[in-house]
Amino acid sequence: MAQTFHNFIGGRWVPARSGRTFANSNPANGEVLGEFPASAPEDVNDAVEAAARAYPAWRLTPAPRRAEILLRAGEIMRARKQELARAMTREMGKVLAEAGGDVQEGIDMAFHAAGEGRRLHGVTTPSEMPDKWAMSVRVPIGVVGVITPWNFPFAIPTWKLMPALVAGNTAVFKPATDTPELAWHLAGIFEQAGLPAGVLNLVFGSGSQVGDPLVADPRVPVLSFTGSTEVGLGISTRAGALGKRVALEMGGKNAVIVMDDADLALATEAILWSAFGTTGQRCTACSRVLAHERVHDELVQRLADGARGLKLGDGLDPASQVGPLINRGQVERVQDYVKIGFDEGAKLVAGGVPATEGALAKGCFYRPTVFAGVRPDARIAVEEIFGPVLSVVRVTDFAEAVRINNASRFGLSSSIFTRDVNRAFAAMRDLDTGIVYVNHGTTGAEIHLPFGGMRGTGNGHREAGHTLLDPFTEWKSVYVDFSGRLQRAQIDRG
Ligand code: UN1
Repeated sequence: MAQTFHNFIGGRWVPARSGRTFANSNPANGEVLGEFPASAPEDVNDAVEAAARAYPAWRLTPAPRRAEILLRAGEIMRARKQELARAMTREMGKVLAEAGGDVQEGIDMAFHAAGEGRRLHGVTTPSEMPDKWAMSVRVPIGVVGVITPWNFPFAIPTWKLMPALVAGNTAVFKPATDTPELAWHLAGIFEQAGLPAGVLNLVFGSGSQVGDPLVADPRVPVLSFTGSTEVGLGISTRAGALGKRVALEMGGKNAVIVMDDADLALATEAILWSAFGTTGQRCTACSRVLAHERVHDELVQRLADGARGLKLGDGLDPASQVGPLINRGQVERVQDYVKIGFDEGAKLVAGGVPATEGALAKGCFYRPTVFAGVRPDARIAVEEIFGPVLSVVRVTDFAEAVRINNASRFGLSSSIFTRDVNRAFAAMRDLDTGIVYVNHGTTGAEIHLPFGGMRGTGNGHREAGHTLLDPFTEWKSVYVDFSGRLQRAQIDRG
């Protein structure tokens, strides 16, 4: 019998009120890993209630004390890193080294956000009046709704929860149904670290049964979402109509530009890592290569050889380089896009089929796929596939590469391989994405720099970095007049 897991509401581990559950399974082999609460609006109501009740005391808990709990959570994560990584590989599929990287991002974020407990800096500034003090301070907002995806089941929740909590908010957390176990571990770690009851509440279940009521609840003024563009825009529309603050991180169609003076061996290695790491299921994954015509053919050859050489398998096997996709639906989605690529006349040079030999047949494996001769406006070159499919587009010069990069509806990350320092600086200036890399692939953002994208990737917010508190705090400007008389701003200046 698989283990049964519970929601975490008001400091207690409880089943869904209905008693219903859903199964969590391993995408590498279909094994059922556990049963999780299939929660409903009534459970969300309980969680929001608990978060709202916990808010007044948490808001007034000194920030350095709040931060100590984050620090302890980070220490627990560090001590349990290998165990958490293994659990992640089992439920999400990414290979163990990458799962360890995901946990490490969570640890780094815990420590980074904990530092804010002793900063949470405000701003003081002179008043225009004598004997008057002026300052602005950050204040928490209330109950934060956090809705997270399955591709970074540990790191992304920490990017949202750590800053929200250190700033003095309380939270209701709805993780993706494909990766509930890591969310369960995270809530348990906060509990063990001493987080007061109700400050963090975890509710498992579907978007329609848990996500929608959370978005609609008037007691939840802030929502932070990472996931698909379609779901994100739906949340934004509904929450916007209610006047809520919404921070969105959605799709990407990230390009690597390879110029004619690039180190091709390095570029190949970096592209393969960015395109097929996490089986292409990162918002930051490279899914387009814009190759200068003078190096195009050689680069395509190198990429095809490299993609064919990658070893697929269960991520727990140290020999595996590419794990499974998250579920059968993703396999079908990737297969549909490969068919679209064929129909659009692109030339398949590697992959293009599910991998089904031997033990792979039991899992959601797909061969790393490379298309060459892709038109810049082809669907496979503009739509987010979220799988191991790379499109190579031929370009004649730098200006054309920048133009194609910037024409995307998304703007998360981009990269250029060149040895020309002038060109590198022009790229840093001209590539319109929230993250730009020089001589590095499109993945691997570090948590102490702002993370997020332009255009359709988001709605102007940045997570992590020095911007980590922005989505979760309001600015309050405070004036203290110690003159002992009425001073009228803008009037008493004569
Ligand atoms: C994501 O795919 O949503 O930069 C996050 C990276 C990782 C985070 C990706 N640090 O690739």
